Amino acid sequence: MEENKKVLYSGMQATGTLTLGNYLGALKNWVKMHEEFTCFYGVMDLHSLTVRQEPAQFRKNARALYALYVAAGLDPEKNCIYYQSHVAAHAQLGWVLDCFTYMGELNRMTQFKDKASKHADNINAGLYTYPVLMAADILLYQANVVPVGVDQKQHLEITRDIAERFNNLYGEVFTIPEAYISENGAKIMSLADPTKKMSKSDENKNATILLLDDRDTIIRKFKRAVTDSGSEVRFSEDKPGISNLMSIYGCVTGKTMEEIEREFDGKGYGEFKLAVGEAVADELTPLQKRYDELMKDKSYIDQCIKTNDERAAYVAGKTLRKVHKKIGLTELIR
Ligand code: ATP
Ligand code: LTN
Repeated sequence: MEENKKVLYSGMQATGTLTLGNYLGALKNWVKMHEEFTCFYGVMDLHSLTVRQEPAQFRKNARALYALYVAAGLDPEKNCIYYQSHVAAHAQLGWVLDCFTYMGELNRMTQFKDKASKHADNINAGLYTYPVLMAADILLYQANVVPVGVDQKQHLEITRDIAERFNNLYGEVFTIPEAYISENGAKIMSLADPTKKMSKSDENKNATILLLDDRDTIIRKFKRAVTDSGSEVRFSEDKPGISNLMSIYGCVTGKTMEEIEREFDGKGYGEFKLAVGEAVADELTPLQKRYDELMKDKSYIDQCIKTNDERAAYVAGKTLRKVHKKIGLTELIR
């Protein structure tokens, strides 16, 4: 990895199988980033603990996430793809930054309010301080850019606020990161309710396309997707269902909304939905094949994890030592 490139940091939680939303909104856009940036991508397993996980399934999900990153085209030799929990500095810096974050700031986080209402029986402190751990992830690597979906914008703002606060007190310790929100697929909506984002923790199976769904399932889910009244394939605010399907089709085929409107002019919703289903299935087939191969070859992924964990720990350790020194913690005696 070249030293003079800017740094990019991102990651996903290891909760359940990835959806088409995760893929189009994030993963697909990450694949070429290493040409311009030194890239770090985490399997955010510590963040996943904010919601109760069944241990055996959780371990499998984390592994599957790693394999999906690679299957989607992230080259583990050109990108540092690692496990958040394998680099102790995340939890360590997370604690320090907790002490530089105000409850008033955390009280404003919309993701917290949303998750707290969904998990009313488990509103734990981790859910509340989630954005601080996220700030630690980003700041440890001195990231310049952080590609995320629009839903994470607020977490990037608090990360910048925490970093600036710290720098004002102790000098230029952290790089101030910027959110990079891609135009394409910034927000893919649920197929069952196009006013809600497509989310991997949605309990309605028909609401989401999973990256590992087979062709027939994908086509069937698109056929059942909730659409709007009328029959014209037109992109507009009063047609959230069709507009969402058009965005998906556009992301996958590279066509503009006008081109799609022309392509389906005079054709009904049924024909359009079938075309979207087929295009998505075609896009995902090679990814699924590569995923199956990777999951069979245990030693390859193990080796990638080991090398990249070490690389991440080296970079993160440097920042953490600097932070400890600045705030006056006593240095380790070696
Ligand atoms: P959960 O349902 O567990 O909250 P999620 O599906 O929202 O998860 P995250 O792990 O929170 O996924 O997000 C991983 C990345 O995918 C983030 O960059 C996020 O912005 C992006 N992302 C998630 N859902 C969508 C979506 N529907 N459209 C576009 N991007 C998305
Ligand atoms: N909260 C993020 C996942 C995440 C992340 C990060 C993304 C955790 N730490 C650091 C970018 C940078 C989400 O997408 N739900």
